[in-house]
Amino acid sequence: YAESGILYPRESATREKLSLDGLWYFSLSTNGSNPREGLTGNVNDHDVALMPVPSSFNDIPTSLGARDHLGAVLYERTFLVPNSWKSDKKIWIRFGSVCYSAEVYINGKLAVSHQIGHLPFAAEITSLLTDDENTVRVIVDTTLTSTSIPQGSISTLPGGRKKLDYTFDFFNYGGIDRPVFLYTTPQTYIDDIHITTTVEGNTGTVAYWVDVAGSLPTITYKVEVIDKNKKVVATNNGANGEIKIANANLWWPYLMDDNPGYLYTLRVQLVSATNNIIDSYSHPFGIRQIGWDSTSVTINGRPIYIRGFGRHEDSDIRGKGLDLPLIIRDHNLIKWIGANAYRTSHYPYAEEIMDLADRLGIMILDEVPAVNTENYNNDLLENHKRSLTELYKRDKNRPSVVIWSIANEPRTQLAESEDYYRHVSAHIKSFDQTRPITIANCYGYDVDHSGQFLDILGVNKYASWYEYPGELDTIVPKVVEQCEGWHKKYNKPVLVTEYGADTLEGYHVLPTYVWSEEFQVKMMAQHFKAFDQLRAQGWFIGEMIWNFADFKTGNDVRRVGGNKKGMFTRERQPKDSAHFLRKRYWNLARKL
Ligand code: GCB
Repeated sequence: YAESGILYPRESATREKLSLDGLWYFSLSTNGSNPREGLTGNVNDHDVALMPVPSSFNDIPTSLGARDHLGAVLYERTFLVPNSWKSDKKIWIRFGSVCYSAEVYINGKLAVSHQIGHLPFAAEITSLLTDDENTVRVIVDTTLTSTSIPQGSISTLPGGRKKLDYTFDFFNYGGIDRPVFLYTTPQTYIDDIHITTTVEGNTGTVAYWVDVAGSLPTITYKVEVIDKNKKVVATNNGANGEIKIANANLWWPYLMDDNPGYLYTLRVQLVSATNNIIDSYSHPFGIRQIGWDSTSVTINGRPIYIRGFGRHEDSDIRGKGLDLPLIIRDHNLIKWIGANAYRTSHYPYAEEIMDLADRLGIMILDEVPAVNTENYNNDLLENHKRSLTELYKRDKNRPSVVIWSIANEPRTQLAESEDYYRHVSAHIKSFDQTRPITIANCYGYDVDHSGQFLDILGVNKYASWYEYPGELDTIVPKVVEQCEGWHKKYNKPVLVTEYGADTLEGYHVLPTYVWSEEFQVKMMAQHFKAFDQLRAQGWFIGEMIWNFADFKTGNDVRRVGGNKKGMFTRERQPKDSAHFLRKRYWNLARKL
């Protein structure tokens, strides 16, 4: 995947696509010694042996064995390829994400395998197809290891059953979580498009290059920039080039401009010597430039202040499966509350979600699945770097991605983390110098080894929760001291990437007490005081509360039905805190 592009499948004059979403056959059994032979048993004696795609599988069956299944499961379905695809086209299969690893067999032959969940992969399968019905079989494995991103390990419980352990608190959902497509390209095709933009006054400069795969000898390029009204505003005809757009509609974050999230389209066409269109791909993009220094981050020259959240892809029954009603509801709530940003904690989110952020002007801290990295080793480093390569390939052209988050709560207090993060940060910098990078760190600035490699210092801090639970008056001194410490040590902008308190909706206690709605609001009020003091110092660039919504965790006696630090319930209804945060965020945006 590192070698080729991973463009989202889009229909065009030269490309078609078919969805393979729907009900797939499903089995927890992989047929013992030869899993490649396909389906045998059922989910259990009475569950339906069908599984919706996209969805996580864990919360669909009724048995514990299915929910907490360790090891491989099987998905299978059949499909037909239209005759019209069989002439001179390449036929591909593409998975938006399979957690955690996948082996994909087409008619019994291995087509592609992939590890690292939350990232897309594709393979050309033309030669594996028959004229009749085809079978696609996917072996999905949720097992995490000491070198996977994220890490996990297997323990043996009393009684002998094996169990997957992990240090992060979100439930380790597995399955085919995102859409599956069949699509076509011509024999010679656009494999990737790279777009970067810069801004000077009202003029945007669009620098692009196109990677072509295939063997057609003479190709010319027709490259057009098309605005929202479908008007072609500029053209070029090279495999790479720079296009100037005077009076450009710049991409602005939500509430920073009356017209946030403005997207243009870059239409690239390959043209043959005889003037035929060989391939055509239309790529949305925004014109904006990010800048940063020791005290600020700017978009198009204007400093930003981040009002946001950490989030999860999580909902009842579907787990991490892409759910269109849910993601639109979420973005309606994000707009309602006046946020302008979120972090894709703790892994890359679906491309369909990222499309919304691009369109709405929501700034994204785009995070790889590296959560709580520890026991540093070389294979882990290689996988961590690969997760960044694949994320960069997928999201490089997205205007919403303003910061790369290269890890969450890694063990950066350990001396060996220094070399490790030197390499990880150099890796992302080697292919992107247009965006700043951060880590959401939880160990103190005084013991940290990572800040020297970062552009922005992300601070996760649970004052009055994990630290002095319930003691509200400790919040201002602790938060101010920690953020000042980070800034003084490294002279870089500081952003609070997590703070919060678990809260049961409808639980009210006076005087305030942990887990009550009153406590969550009071905890926030103290943080706002701290943030305002920090803002006055000129290098504090934002606040992101943990979490947007309640989410499912593994079994844990510190959690009541999951992590309840949401502003919204898992059903996406507001707690008192959501109304309180809304006042703050709209005031900060100076619109209320
Ligand atoms: C953290 C983690 C996050 C947890 C949160 C919590 O520091 O980054 O994944 O969910 O704390 O609520 O404990």
